[in-house]
Amino acid sequence: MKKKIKEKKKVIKKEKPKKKVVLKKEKPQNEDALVKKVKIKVIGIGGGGGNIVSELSKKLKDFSSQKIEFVAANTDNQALGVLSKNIKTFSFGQKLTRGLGAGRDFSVGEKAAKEDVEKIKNLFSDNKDLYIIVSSLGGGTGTGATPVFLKTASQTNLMTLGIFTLPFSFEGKKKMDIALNSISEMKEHLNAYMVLPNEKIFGLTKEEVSFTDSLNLLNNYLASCLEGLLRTTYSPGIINIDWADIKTIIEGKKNRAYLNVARNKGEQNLEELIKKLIKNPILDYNFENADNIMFNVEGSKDMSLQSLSLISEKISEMSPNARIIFGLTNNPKMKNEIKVTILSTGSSEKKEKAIKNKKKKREEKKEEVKEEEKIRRTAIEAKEAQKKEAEKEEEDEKIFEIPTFLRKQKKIK
Ligand SMILES: Nc1nc2c(ncn2[C@@H]2O[C@H](COP(=O)(O)OP(=O)(O)OP(=O)(O)O)[C@@H](O)[C@H]2O)c(=O)[nH]1
Ligand SMILES: [Mg+2]
Repeated sequence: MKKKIKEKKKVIKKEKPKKKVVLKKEKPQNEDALVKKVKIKVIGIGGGGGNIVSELSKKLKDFSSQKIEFVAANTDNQALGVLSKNIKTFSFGQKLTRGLGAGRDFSVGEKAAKEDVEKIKNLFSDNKDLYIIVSSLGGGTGTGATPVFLKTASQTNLMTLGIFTLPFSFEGKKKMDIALNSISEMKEHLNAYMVLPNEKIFGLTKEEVSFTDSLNLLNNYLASCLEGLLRTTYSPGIINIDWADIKTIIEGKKNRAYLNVARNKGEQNLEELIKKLIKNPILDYNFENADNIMFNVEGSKDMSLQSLSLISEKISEMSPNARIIFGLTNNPKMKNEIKVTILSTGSSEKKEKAIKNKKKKREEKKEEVKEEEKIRRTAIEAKEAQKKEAEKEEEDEKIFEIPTFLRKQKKIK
């Protein structure tokens, strides 16, 4: 009997720590509520923009709409109708387009947005910490309306990151020129922006794929990169990257951004992981000579210090003057796997041009030196030839100094 009572006591004693566990579970939620109040709105404009945002929303289904809100804006009601339910739809320019799209004409897209500028103002009136605007350029709505959306957003000093895809080159030079013009207009109104040429799709797969599938490949890769960034923003880390850090990277004007996520099995192949990180297959540039870099390393608890140090060293080697922010997240689900998310910004476009110019000048200088060397050589060769000529003349003269009969004898010999 006494034994039984003792056992009961034991059971009760055992139950106590359980309560503590519950308390611990509640703590991260409180932390979450305190630290992660960041609110982000992702707006896709036009058909392609809507598709990309739709892809991203599927990947981030576990986030509440208070944290990340997804919106698809279009002049085409049919295109809006087929998107997933967790995306809010925003139709505009209905009077002009009758809900049928802008018919590949960017001036129609522009007018359609201007028609509803008040409605667009409202879209940006909810004080989010960051607005991510996604648009596929080359058609009517995305190309024409996105600049109007961005101008409206910039009037209230909101933080904006623009993500644009460029049309395939087979779609024609005219479309490409219109797309590039639209970007240079939009840059002015953005804190940071990314440009992805659809042409890059050819590097994503060697197999033959349908046109739609190929677009989905790029959409999916881009959505994974954005997912990496947004999860980093919200997940508490051992060394935590928070909103203030990301803000530091995006802040400023007209910053070209580089975003990528790379994963690797194990810590043996770190060079491979770094290579993947440097080369985002859907971008034309990397983070070389960037001004600001944020990177987050995610892995199991026993990830080695050496691995972290190597990744960090390689990143700073590429951009020795950059301000670097580093985060570390422990993910118990990741066994023997490392995932690195990187976001960088900087006036790298300008710098790239400056570096290219420097290289060109260096090459030109080299050529000049080569040319000078050639001239010098020719001069030396000429001098040597002259010397030889003089020696020969001297030799000949010596022969004439020999008396004729001896000269003749010499010849006979
Ligand atoms: N990456 C990517 N590009 C797309 C996608 N859909 C279209 N594009 C590209 O984006 C360009 C513009 O197409 P849409 O986005 O459909 O055009 P829109 O902005 O809706 O314009 P209108 O249909 O003329 O009103 C095309 O020329 C394609 O190069 C997509 O899902 N993903
Ligand atoms: Mg369309």
